[in-house]
Amino acid sequence: MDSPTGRIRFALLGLVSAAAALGAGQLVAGFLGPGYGPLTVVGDAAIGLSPQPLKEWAIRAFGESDKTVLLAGAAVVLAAAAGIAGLGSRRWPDFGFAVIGLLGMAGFAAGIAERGARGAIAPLVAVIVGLAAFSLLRAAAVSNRVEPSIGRRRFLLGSVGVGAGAAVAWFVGDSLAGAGDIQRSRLAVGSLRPRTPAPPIPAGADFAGSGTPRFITPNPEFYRIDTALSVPAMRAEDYRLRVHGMVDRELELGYEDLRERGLVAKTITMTCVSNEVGGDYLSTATFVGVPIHEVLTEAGIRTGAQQVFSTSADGFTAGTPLDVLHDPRRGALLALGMNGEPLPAEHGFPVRMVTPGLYGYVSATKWLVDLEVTTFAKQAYWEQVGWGKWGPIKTESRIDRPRAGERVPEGRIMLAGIAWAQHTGIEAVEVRVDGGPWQRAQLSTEVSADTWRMWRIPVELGRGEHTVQCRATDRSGYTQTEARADPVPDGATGWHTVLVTTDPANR
Ligand SMILES: Nc1nc2c(c(=O)[nH]1)N[C@H]1C(S)=C(S)[C@@H](COP(=O)(O)O)O[C@H]1N2
Ligand SMILES: [Mo]
Repeated sequence: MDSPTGRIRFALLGLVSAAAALGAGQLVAGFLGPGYGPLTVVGDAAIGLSPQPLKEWAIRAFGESDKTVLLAGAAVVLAAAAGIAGLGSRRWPDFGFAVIGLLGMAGFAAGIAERGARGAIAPLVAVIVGLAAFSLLRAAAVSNRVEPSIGRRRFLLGSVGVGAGAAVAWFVGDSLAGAGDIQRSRLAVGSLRPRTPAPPIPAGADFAGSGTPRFITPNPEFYRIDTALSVPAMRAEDYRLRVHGMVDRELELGYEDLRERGLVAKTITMTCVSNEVGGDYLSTATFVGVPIHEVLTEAGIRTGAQQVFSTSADGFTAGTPLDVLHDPRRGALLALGMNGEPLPAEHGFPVRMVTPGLYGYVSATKWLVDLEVTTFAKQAYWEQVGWGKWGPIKTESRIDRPRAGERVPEGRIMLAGIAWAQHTGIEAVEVRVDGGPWQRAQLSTEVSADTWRMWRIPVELGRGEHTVQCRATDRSGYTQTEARADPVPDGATGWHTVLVTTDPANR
């Protein structure tokens, strides 16, 4: 039993037991809130105990990743101790239990010192699970001596099982803590009352009864596009927005600073540049926030500035033309709220940008933390990979009823859909069947130029297959081009075309 594989097995025994302990601790911590995980409380205690020069050195050396480095360090120390506990337990079983017990006591003490009694819960659960895993796996490792092949298998399977369980438990606990954190912060924010409410949406603003979307998209149905694997967990309490670059005065604004400025409400239809003809990457909400032009004016724009370069907590960037954001009539917002509640986590809580008339990738940074006033020389995230710099939303329209391939009854049916030309406004929508004459559709009551507009029109469809097409004309007089273009690099074009079949049996 003095073979190297024997030693590896016992070291592994210690490591897997420690993983089980950490996984269980993190899972329990997920229910307690952020910052209750065993590694985190020990890390915090270590920061508290370390001398000031060491802390300053760590911040200088590691910058924003100092917390990650600290946690990684704690994990390495723990892994070393666990390995030693496992190795030692080859000769003296009690040695392993003693080391794990000592680690547990350290975690327990750190938890109480840093977070009070509640802070002791996760380390306590961790040490109990760690001891149990150790005792189970050790039995398997030792049974090796009698029946080597069976014992090895039992130990291996046991280790893999416990290790996988620990990883799942850690992941679940970690995401619970993050999600809980954001939800608590959103609740604490309470209601965001605008200085002036948005005008109510008139009854005739949509033709939902005829098959269009409702005018306001409920938050859970609002389209979502971003590069975030996991939603950045930022609390309103910790929020800071930096405004800098070519300005007279740098600003640093917290959530309450923004809120106290007097909020305005604005109903805006957002659109993604990746929307295909006929696609549904667009939605409408009433956003509540601070006009961006007010913040820019307060910072004072230097001559020569051309764009506002925004950065999110997760490193996404967008470049928005300064003249758009600085124009009070445009109404771009630093949005805090959406449809009567604080921004949902996946839509940018605590603060995002929303700019009427520009695609989201150039103008709607979520989890916004930084605004730099600069020149056009600086290239943002999507621009670097070939998407257009300006991103004005193209005038487009879509058929919602009937859907492509749908079977409809022969005779008179109602066609319905949406059209959009944000910041210009929709003038007309026309529809044609089987390449016949264009017919003007009825438009819904206009809410503003910055929102979509619904249309509908009754048509007569004979037996068989039919092609239905629509096209919009905006207030500048531009009529949608028939020419098909892909979303890359600056938005799709072409008439939405839907094939429908009438069904005599449906009569
Ligand atoms: N931080 C961050 N903000 C972002 C993005 C992103 O990937 N990361 N995507 C942008 C794009 S492409 C669009 S279309 C809008 C979508 O906003 P929504 O998900 O709230 O609909 O967010 C924009 N803001
Ligand atoms: Mo987008």
